[in-house]
Amino acid sequence: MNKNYITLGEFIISNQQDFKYSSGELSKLINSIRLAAKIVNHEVNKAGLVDIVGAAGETNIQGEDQQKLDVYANDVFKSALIKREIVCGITSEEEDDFITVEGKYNAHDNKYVVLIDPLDGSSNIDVNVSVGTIFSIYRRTTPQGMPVKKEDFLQKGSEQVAAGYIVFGTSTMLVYTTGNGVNGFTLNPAIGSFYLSHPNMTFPERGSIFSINQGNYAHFPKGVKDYIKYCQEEKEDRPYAYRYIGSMVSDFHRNMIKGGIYIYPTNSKAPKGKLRLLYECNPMAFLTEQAGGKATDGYTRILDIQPTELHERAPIFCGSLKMVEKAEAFMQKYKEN
Ligand code: AHM
Ligand code: MG
Repeated sequence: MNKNYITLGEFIISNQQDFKYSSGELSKLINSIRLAAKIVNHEVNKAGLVDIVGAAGETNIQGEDQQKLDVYANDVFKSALIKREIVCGITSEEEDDFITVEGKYNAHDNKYVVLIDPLDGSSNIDVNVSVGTIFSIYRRTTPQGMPVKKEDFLQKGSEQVAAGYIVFGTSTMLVYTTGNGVNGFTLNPAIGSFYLSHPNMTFPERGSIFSINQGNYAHFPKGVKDYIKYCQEEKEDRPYAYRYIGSMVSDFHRNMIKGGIYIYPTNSKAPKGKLRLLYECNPMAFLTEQAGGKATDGYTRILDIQPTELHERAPIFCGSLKMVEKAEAFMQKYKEN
């Protein structure tokens, strides 16, 4: 069949047998994320119009304040998952504690938990730059039938059943993995359907783009500073191009297609880095490995880190295999014992 005619809905159904614990539950879950993605997409696309529409009195007839988009996205994803009772628990960047899903249909019997960053890079919205949603899915470890516990969320990234992101860019894409490679779907806004546009996405083994906030240069560890110098050297295939959008999903997406490395390291002001292990680093690391790349905190595979807190941070280097190996070698050189 022509790949252009496969919708995400059809793809989910035809790949259901690949899921480890196939009972249709994971398919329903991904379908709910697909629906929430379309709703958030609609709102993100008109973000710049909010003041104009608001001033004309066409919105907010109840006189309510316009909700911030990241809070809005959180509500949309939460209600898509909670109202359909297809998960037993949710952890979100926007919530201090995890949410136990309760309801009419024995939500405690559900197998899966979702961890989500509903709108990452949301400070970019005001300036019309791409943002994204990141999600990670695990099978619970505590027995079904009981309320979910914190330990169900504190699993190593290697235990993920599925992970993905939605990038709200020049077009909107949903990219995800269930452990059988990475596939990307582009939204046709006229019809409201996602179509398989990027089957079997892989990182080129050697890339030529590096992405890191060099404004923090003075505070970076020596290994990172040396790696940046290496990227800038006039040698062989270098200097590499420097590209940093400041929206992880967008930087990652470009690097996966073109070949590159994304780094958010520790720095003396943020000793554990900035990004969150559970719903930023882990899902991106799972996608990275599924796309043939590598993801590390500089010394350890991201997916092997044992989390201890829901919102803990971790440094991350992810992207094209050879680039990440090189950056890790620089980090190892100055490793403090
Ligand atoms: P957020 O979760 O508060 O939106 O922060 C995460 C974002 C990433 O998308 C992005 O890569 C990074 O923060 C940019 O941070 P900085 O401005 O420090 O470079
Ligand atoms: Mg975030």
